Amino acid sequence: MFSKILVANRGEIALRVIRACRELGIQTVAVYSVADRDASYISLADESVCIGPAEAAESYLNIPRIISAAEITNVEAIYPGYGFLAENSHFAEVCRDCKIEFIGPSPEAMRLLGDKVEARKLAIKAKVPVVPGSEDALETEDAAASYAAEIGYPVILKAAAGGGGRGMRIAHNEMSLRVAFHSAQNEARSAFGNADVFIEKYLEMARHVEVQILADKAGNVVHLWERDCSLQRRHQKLIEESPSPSIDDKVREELTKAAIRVIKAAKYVNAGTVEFLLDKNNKFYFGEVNTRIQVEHPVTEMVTGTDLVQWQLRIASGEQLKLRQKDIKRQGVAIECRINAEDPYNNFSPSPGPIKEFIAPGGLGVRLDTHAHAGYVISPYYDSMIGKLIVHKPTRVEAIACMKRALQEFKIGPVKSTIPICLEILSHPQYVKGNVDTGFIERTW
Ligand code: MV4
Repeated sequence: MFSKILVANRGEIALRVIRACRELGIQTVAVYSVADRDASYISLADESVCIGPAEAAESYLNIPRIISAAEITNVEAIYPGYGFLAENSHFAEVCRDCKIEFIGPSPEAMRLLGDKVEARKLAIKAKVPVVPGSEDALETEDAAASYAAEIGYPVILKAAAGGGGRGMRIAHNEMSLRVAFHSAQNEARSAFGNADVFIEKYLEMARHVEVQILADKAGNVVHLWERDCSLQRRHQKLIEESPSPSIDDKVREELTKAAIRVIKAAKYVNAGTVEFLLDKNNKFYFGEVNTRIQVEHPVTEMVTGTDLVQWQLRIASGEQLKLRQKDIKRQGVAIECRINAEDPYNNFSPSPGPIKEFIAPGGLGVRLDTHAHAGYVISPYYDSMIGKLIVHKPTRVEAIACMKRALQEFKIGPVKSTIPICLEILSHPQYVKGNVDTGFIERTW
């Protein structure tokens, strides 16, 4: 196992990783921007290094500064977390060149799966269903129109270099498709430096279900069941749960097997997620692979009793998975609510500033992953997520009741938070039935 690693992230995930390292006896180096210099989780690391000003491009996204911090503190590995450099294959390559272990997949696997056209081809090769569409990027507007005529409207254009819903356009007829083709290309070019777009039949009322994977360097791959992430707004997930309330054991079996086939075909190593879209008839289709630990990983940790971050560290250090598939049991139901410093009644606008009141919930089955506390100042420079409230109970009915109780106990002020909207959703009959799709929040609020 490593003796010292650098945590190349901030906020709740940095704290989450420092905790895992402490339990494994690994020393930690925290890096921070000037905006985070007073954050209390930094003092839980063994060492810390200021890597630049508040702007992410000058700090958490700045590869030379992070590598320099790693070299002067003599760490063996870098943990990327989510966001920032977590899915940057160039960064993973620089780490390799500097003989620092990147705690994640190989640069080759990241590059392959980061290209959504290549990832889709890989899924086809692995005999995993994909939504009807173009196998390659579209060369011309006419090519887009002719594919659309073949598969039928509505269609969706996706950026090859996109993912997570960024760079997508939905078109309901040929005229709007022709316009959307150019705007999708332009957006992809400016956002990702790659204008390639491909087309798929658009699935209406889709649900988003993803399978958690662990894969080691010896080629062992296991799944840790699924998470339902259908409750999102503008591609920001708000509530996640496991197991998915909308699939049965037969679909679950096929979904998890398909996920393992994709991961094996990519020669993937690390924790990862294979995302699927489910249509009205519960037919599933490959979406994309997320090559990082995800925000919502705690729901899987709760239902399986497995520390996924500790496994990432073990896998990166060369340990083999000793988890056997048949021993990875699901127990009960876990639900996560994202606590964002946003005003849900003012178009989810960010609500940064000092936290004066902070009363955390607790009790049986309640987990709170946060770096925030009374006196903490929420920076306007970064993502507005300040924590995650997770509950774990034997049944979904009990989990919902527990989450409502915990959210009611949770007091944060004067900054606004997503607590009240989470409470509203948890009381909505559609949610209680387990019957929501990815458009639910926008249609209902
Ligand atoms: C789709 C889709 C419908 N049809 N693909 C979003 C994340 C990315 N991995 C794939 N995503 C989607 N792909 C087809 N063929 C619906 C989504 C989608 C979505 C689309 C529009 C607005 C909100 C959405 C939320 C989740 C998924």
